[in-house]
Amino acid sequence: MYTDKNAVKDAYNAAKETYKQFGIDSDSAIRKTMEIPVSIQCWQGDDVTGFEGNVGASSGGILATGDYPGRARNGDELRSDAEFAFSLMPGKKRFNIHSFYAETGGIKVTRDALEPEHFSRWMRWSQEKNIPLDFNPSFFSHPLADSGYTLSSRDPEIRRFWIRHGLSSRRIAGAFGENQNSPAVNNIWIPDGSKDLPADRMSPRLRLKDALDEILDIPQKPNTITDAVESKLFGIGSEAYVVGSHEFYLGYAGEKKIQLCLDMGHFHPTESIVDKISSTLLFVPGLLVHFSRGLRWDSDHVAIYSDDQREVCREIARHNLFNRINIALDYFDASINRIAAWTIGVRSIRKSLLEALLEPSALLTEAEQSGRNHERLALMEEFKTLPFSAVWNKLCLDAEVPVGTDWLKPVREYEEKVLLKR
Ligand code: RNT
Ligand code: ZN
Repeated sequence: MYTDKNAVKDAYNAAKETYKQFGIDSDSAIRKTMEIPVSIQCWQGDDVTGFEGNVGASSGGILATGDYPGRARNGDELRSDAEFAFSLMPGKKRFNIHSFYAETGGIKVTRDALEPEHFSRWMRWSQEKNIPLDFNPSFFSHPLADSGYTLSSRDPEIRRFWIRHGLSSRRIAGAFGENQNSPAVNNIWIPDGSKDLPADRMSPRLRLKDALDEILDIPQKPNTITDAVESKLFGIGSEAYVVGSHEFYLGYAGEKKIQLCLDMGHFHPTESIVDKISSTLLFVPGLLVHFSRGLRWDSDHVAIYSDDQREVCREIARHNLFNRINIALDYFDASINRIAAWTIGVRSIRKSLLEALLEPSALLTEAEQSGRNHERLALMEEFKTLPFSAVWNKLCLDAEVPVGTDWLKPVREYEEKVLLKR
């Protein structure tokens, strides 16, 4: 199906009138939605493999399953795949990389010795394409992570190695921030934990706290880096105990005044992060949200326009939290075309953001404050069927990206021309 531009415009003009009746300016909602940066995870493009020459599954309890053809095998492939995917997604983008995507020109550089120069190709690309970068130290898929413990390891040498890695990562993120004139988010997630019941739950947490202090107490240039820490409920191999639990990092981020990362897949399957937003923002300066989709567990399925996702975006929009929340994606599916996986996820988030910004939320609060909760519920029901898709199509048209499913054909062509030749 190829969209008729005039039909999109006509439908939009009708929708615009409807929204106007509810006090919403849809033109300005489109403009605002386009400006919200969404940080795209590079690791969807190569199944979290990285460029260190690792083969097979990643360690640390995260796992991309599937073997769809076309995985990016190096920086050039990953960047050109990403550029092509970007052309299918409306709105401001950032690109999120891990330390093991360093390009060291064939020379082995241990992770604790990585420096900004090993990311010079990334930084050049970032400037050329005007795509700011975010960063993550990688505490997994490494022999020194095989024991299941990194920053909280009992072995001082292992712990030191990872502290050095954490320190070098912050220097790299700081260099990104300078290069792009916008702070790079540096997100710390470690896999540390135990498959079975630990005897001592306290000591690893004490060690983690000390190690994080060593990493985070080193100042970086102002406005170059935003530090974040990410908790988890469990992982494969850490079912009984995770050192960096939600409560651990909630306390830590509050004390250190750094961002807390809430990954939508890192809580109990029925536990939403919606309530955590207004609760934690009273105590931490900001949040990093990893949009993901857990199916029965932290399965890292492609993010979709789900009730869960829409609710999170509504919560952000209702309180205008855009300057306190960094939006990022975190999933990896190797069983489908990876460019489509990126595109579906990023478009779904942009869609949820637009819908959230189109919500006549002032009417909801007014009903609530006047005690007319039946009206609040009736309005919520009504808003679900406002002509949102007409506005979304217009946004895509304005952004000069394919409307509707028109992006599927270019993906098929790219697959034939590029991906299947790998
Ligand atoms: C793992 C965390 C973490 C990773 C990425 C690759 O459970 O969600 O964010 O997925 O850093
Ligand atoms: Zn995550």
